[in-house]
Parts: sequence; C-alpha cells; structure tokens
Amino acid sequence: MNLPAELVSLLRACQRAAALTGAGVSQESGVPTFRDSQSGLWAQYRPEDLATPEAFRRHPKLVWDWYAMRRARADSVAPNPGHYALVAMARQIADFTLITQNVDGLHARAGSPNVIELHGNIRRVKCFDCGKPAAEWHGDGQSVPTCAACGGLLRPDVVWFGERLPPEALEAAWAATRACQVFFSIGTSGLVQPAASLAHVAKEGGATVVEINLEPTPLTPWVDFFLRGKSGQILPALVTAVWG
Ligand code: BV8
Ligand code: ZN
Repeated sequence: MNLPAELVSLLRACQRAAALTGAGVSQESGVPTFRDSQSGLWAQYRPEDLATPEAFRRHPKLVWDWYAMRRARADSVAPNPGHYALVAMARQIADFTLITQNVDGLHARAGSPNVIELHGNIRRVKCFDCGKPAAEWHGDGQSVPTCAACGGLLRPDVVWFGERLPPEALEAAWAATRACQVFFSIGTSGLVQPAASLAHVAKEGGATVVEINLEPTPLTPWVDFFLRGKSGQILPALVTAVWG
C-alpha cells in the first residue's frame, strides 16, 4: 500500500493526535454499518426510526429486541486489525485520544484505554424513567425488563437521536480535538452531529486531518490526506510504515 511519505514523516514527529471512529471500523469484524441495509427482520426499519426515545415509547419491545439482537452480535464478533492498529498507535504517540461513535465496545475489547464513547455503549443498560444503571436484567423474551428501583422500563445506555451526548464525553472530545496536531476520521460517513463537527474543529485548530474510508464523504474535500480503502488494512499498514 503506497502511503504518502509526507504523512509518514508527519506521524513520526507527532506528539498529539486524536481519532474519531464510526461504524466502518467495525465493519470488518462483521458488524453491519448504519448505511448497510438492515438484515432480516429489521429490513423494513431505518436505524434513525428505531434509535429514538419516541420509537421506544411507542414500541418498547421492538426497540428493546433490536438492541438485544445488536448486543448479541457485538458479543459474538471480535475486534479486527484496525482496532488493534489503533491500540498500537496510541502506544507510539505521546498524547493519543480515541473518540468513537460506535456503541459496540470493540475498541475497549481490543485494548484501547480511556475510549471516549460519544454515543454510549450497547452493553450498558439503564432505566428509561429514573436513569439508574441496571447491572443485570431478566428478559423473559416476552416483555421489556423493568427497573428494580422504580419499575420503569429498561433501555440501552446509548444516545438516541434527539438526545444529548454525555457532556463530559463531548467536552473531552472537543478538548483533545482542539489540542491535536493530527486528527483521524476513520470509517464514518460524517453525517451525524455533533460528532461530525469534530474534524472541522481540528482543521480550524491547525491540525492535519486524515480521513480513512472506503469512499469519499462530505468531509473528503476538506481533509489533508484521504486514504481510500478498508480501515482494517490501512491502519496496520500505516502503523508499520511509520513505526516499523
Ligand atoms: C442531538 C447510538 C440535540 C444509537 C447514534 C435534522 C432532523 C433531526 C435531527 C437532526 C437534524 N439535523 C441534525 C440533527 C441532530 C441529529 C443528527 O445529526 N441527525 C442526522 C441523521 C442528520 N443528532 C442527534 O440527534 C444527536 N443529539 O443533536 O441532541 C440536543 C441538544 C441539547 C439537548 C437535547 C437535544 C444524537 C446523535 C447520536 C445518535 N446515536 N448511535 C445506536 O447506535 O443505535 S448515531 C449512529 O449513527 C452511530 O453512533 C453513528 O454516529 C451514526 C452512524 O454513522 P457512522 O458511524 O458514520 O456509520 P455509517 O454507517 O453512517 O457510515 C459508515 C462509514 O464507514 C461509511 O462512510 C462507509 O463508507 C465506511 N466504511 C464501511 N466499511 C468500511 C468503511 N470505512 C473503512 N473501512 C471499512 N471496512
Ligand atoms: Zn428506574
């Protein structure tokens, strides 16, 4: 893979970097992206129509089951070489911050420390009414489990459309993005806000922006380097080219 020599030498000297990942980095692990057509039972639904508080209020069992299926799939797959390359990169760059939109927990399973999860984590469950986390729950398959503290319905601890991102995660992401010398946008279509604004914040802060994606996105015209291809192939090649 021919990687730009300028980027390789830039990364060798880099002290502060940030990376934002999207569903594309989990695609090679077997987790469908949002842009992929939903498979099977879910073919007739759009994620934007299920990942909302309104959808949960209207059809709690349908939404709960959709996440139960996605949680089971996340548990059944493994991190891919792209996840592991980001662990290696964090060991080489003094100040490296990994920010993800993904809720599958694969970065942590690959060994990335301190992942900033902008949109929560599908493995965590909390009460829709009182917000109390639920360490365990007993789904009988017929009804949505309820909160031990208040009897409210349990929900996945993810950020739905129309919901606020966790303020501390968003603040940490903005701070790392403003401070970095190199910003990676990896496997994301860059359509969902406010995550999609991070690359522009990095650019305004004078960082070099590197995009890794199978295809161009709305961000591509703005970036300094666009590495077209699979993140599971490009990231390991980049780590080898820069740090051996
Ligand atoms: C908020 C968790 C306000 C849940 C997610 C107009 C109308 C309505 C709303 C809005 C609007 N305009 C803006 C909004 C706000 C909305 C938004 O941005 N909507 C979009 C659709 C326009 N944003 C929100 O609602 C956010 N909250 O704004 O709150 C507020 C403020 C104060 C007080 C109260 C409220 C919340 C957004 C978070 C939503 N939750 N996920 C769940 O997972 O179920 S978003 C979810 O979708 C993901 O987390 C991710 O962020 C997004 C999918 O994006 P990607 O990760 O990029 O994945 P995608 O499939 O799109 O693309 C994959 C890419 O990978 C592709 O480019 C592909 O080419 C590439 N690829 C594929 N394979 C590979 C690859 N690349 C490399 N290698 C490969 N192998
Ligand atoms: Zn409760």
